[in-house]
Amino acid sequence: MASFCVLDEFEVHKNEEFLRIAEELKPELHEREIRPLSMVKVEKNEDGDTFVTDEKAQDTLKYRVFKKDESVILDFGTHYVGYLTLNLASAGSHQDAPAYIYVRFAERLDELTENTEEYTGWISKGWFQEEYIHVDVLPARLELPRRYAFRYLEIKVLDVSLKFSLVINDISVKAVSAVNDENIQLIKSDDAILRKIDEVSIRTLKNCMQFVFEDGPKRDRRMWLGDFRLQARANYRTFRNMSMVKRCLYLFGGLTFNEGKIPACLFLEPEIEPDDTYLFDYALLFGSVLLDYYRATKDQKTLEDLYPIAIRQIEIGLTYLNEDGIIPDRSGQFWCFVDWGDGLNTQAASLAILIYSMRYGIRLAEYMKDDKTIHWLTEKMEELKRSAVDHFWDGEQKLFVSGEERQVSWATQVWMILARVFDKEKNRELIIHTIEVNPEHSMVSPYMYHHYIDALIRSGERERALEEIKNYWGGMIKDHADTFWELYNPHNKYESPYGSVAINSFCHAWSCTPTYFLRKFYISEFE
Ligand code: RAM
Repeated sequence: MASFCVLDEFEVHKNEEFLRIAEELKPELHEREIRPLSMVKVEKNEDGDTFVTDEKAQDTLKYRVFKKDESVILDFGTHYVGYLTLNLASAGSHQDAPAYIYVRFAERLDELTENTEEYTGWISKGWFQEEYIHVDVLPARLELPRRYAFRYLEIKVLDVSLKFSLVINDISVKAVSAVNDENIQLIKSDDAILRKIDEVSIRTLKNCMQFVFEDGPKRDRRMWLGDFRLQARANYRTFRNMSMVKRCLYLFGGLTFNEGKIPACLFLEPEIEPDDTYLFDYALLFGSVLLDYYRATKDQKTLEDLYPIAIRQIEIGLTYLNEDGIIPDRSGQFWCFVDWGDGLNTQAASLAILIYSMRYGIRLAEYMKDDKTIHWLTEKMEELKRSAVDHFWDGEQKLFVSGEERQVSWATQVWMILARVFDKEKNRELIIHTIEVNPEHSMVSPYMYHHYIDALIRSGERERALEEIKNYWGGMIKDHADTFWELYNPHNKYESPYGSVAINSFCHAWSCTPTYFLRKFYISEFE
């Protein structure tokens, strides 16, 4: 279980001007009405697994009459985010009791086989997308107030009465997103899996783009800085919705806390508010989001407004260095995220991310023509690269180690490569050696895999990177992903950081980046 780092004091600083800029950029959502395409029948096969067959929905569903304990599972064909309306009526004698129904939404069919009553995980079971509803008077047009993320909808009639049945006349969903994918061209490739990976990445991004870049429309439905950074990258190559990135940058910039720290995430309702969680790595990466945005837009005003905040994150990061010039180990706390994965030691990676963020800081300072900052950041960055090698490089293993127990993990190698502690050729040797050794502490989230792909590409291993994209994100597709998931460990498909895979999010922001890689580094090969 992750332990949250609760701050003793939490003092929010609001920059009203920044928040006003952000508010003006709040998007209108695109709406589309959709209906289920087919019905799903769940059967048990000899192994006890579920076996599914489809039927045409509209013919069978219209005017379908349900008695007590009867149910239906509907398939909307792919993943959507939206609001459900049911048109209900009664058949038989006068309705002499409430119709009592259960509805459950699922992003993947597997979720419907999980019993939510048995869930004992450490995050709220309120995230399960299920409702128990009483309908006192029929006919009724039932508009559910909550927004759901799903492909499948199960409706179960828990009770009616002996004298009447429930009739479902119509089921519709108002699907919402800040963007429209009608004009997005998918990549041209002879490789069907790459085309599919591109399509699924774009759907993932689209369904996470609501009033802000949400991390997951099922859960957590808020904006995490680490996820936002990757979404923005995918967005520049696809929807190119620059105002959404600008809005989110100003929201983070407008809601800092304590010494000027950027919060790890923002809650959106009832009004936008920062979470009292500081994640060392996420805060440092703010500068990288700003730099990407500036390069994509050349928006000087935004750069000037937010540059001091990005540099401030680096200054704060540096205050954590100890006398040896490294970050003390706080792996037991939810303090430097890096990746999910039990027992991952994040000490060395935290230093690498600090170094990485300094390089981005220097680039920002160059655009700002801020020579003083370029100078001190460059000097300090070189010093930290030396302490990274002195403290964490294990010359015998030819790998970086982390923490007192000298843990060897994929994450540490990847971040040291991205920090460019070594030159490109040595980085290439390191990533190849890592692949050969295959450290026990593997990567589990698409967030970490994103950085692995980035490290491969930056070390000149493009072909291998493409293969890894196909293996990893293609693996989710083979497992029927309509949108990419929060967590995918090919070695343990039931892995969850929360205690049950059913509470994982299956449309998750940080997993949408293959489209960014494909379009940025490979698209010329497809055209
Ligand atoms: C989870 C979510 C989110 C991520 C944080 C660190 O709550 O998956 O996307 O950024 O962890």
